[in-house]
Amino acid sequence: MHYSKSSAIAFSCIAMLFFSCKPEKEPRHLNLPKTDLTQADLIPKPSTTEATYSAFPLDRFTAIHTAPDSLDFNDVGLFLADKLKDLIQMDVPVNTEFPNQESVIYIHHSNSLSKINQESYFLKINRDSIVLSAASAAGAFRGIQTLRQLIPSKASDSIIDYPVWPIPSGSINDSPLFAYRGAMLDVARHFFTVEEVKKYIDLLAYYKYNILHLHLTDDQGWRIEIKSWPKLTEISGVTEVGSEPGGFYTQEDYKIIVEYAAQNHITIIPEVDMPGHTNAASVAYPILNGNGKTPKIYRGTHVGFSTFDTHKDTVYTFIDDVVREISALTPGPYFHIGGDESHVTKKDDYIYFVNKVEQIVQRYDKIMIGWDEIVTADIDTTSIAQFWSSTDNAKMAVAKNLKIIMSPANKAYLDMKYDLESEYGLNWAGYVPVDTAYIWKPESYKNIPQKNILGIEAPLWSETISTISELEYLAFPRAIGFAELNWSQPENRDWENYKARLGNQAPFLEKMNVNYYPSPLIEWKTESEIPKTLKK
Ligand code: TNX
Repeated sequence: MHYSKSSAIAFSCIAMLFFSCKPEKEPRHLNLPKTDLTQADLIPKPSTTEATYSAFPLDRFTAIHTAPDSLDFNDVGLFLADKLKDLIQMDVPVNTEFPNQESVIYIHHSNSLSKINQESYFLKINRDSIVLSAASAAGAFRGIQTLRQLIPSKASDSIIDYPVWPIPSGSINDSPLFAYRGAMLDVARHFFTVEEVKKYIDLLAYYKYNILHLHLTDDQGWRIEIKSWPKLTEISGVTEVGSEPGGFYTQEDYKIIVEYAAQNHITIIPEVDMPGHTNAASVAYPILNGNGKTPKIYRGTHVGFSTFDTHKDTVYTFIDDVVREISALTPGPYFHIGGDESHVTKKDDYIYFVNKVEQIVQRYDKIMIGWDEIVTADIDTTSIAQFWSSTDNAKMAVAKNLKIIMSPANKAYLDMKYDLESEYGLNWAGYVPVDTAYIWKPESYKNIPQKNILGIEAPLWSETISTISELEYLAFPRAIGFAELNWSQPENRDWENYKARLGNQAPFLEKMNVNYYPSPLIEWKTESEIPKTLKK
């Protein structure tokens, strides 16, 4: 698609070979607006921004050039071209001979930046070029998200007689605060389709998330095909909370999600929750069950009543098969074993179980993650605890020198109601309005040392939601705030300043057809209320 225009030009060049190969072109006299890059509505806020008070003209003479590679930079260029096509309905050529180019976006590889961080980037916007330097394709991809946010939603028609989208000039130096910037989606209580997950990925990528954790199994349903245990999805793939029909991912579907996430530089983390939250697995294979009752389909929302039988060899054979099959489909380094709310598993059995499952996960070359309860077992320092409720468990994780993922429910749970008026969500951890979700310091929360913290992950449990628009209502705008807490330096974060930038996200969210919660704490702006160019 991106090559069609240039091949047409190449073709006419051949036709014109005897005359002249130089395409006709108006000399450019662009009266570019004076802009102020430091006033841009960027989320997350970059580390440093300097303005040079001019603009780069994005227009029909723009082309993209990327580092010659084996490094995946070409894909980042194609990603940008694809987004530009959506945004400004133009085919911007990537890495082609394009004789008309006047304003070039260079995406290039910088070794020096890799010493800072693989995801760092440097964006220099001039009057006739944009130079994006990054240590890796992931860094370039993060920089591209910044660039997308700088493109005005409407072209200026007063610069010259064709549309020009002026991008404010200056430079941005940017690096993430945390390496792990995650969201979790519970596809077990209610199922979400591949297309719905892809849409969530699009939105997360725009705000520089790099992890999507999928909670694939729970008491109400099993959502991923396991070829060696087919009844898991045959029987438990078709139930969910309430009377809805459930669903599951075939291994092919799951690969599509993993691949799509990878194109967006997002790592998928699969979770198989155990030894509790396993009613659906035991309904399919009653031999796994350890709670002494006959397993029955469960469509409610209680927790803590199910457990595997932690002393049966068959249970560990089963887990080995599940971890092996899912790990083979998962290029990322992590496997999440759940481990939460195992209220009917005896303490000693729980410890024995987690220790054994850790060995299985490691056998398939994955790093084990578990909810904070797993620190009560004798786990390895390479395993990771996800702090969701117990500060004691978080402290124990620090004492054991484990890395911690920050998901404290009263701050980071996307399924908590915003306020009394909220249509969806729970409130067992309190209400979490947009300001509460933003105004806290993940880097020093509960005095957990920053060196132990990998980053925030915002879980979205789906007991009360079953459609993508309900998902969006709970996730947005709070997920945007966590993106800033995860990426931006603490000194660059400020609620009043963030609030104004968030209000200006409304046109983007609407364009993406996102059913965000229009929190009364935010002044949501319409497109016409946002200045077209950032006047100096
Ligand atoms: C607690 S958070 C759970 C989930 C529920 C969630 C609802 C965690 C590890 N366990 O099973 O879905 O609360 O907010």
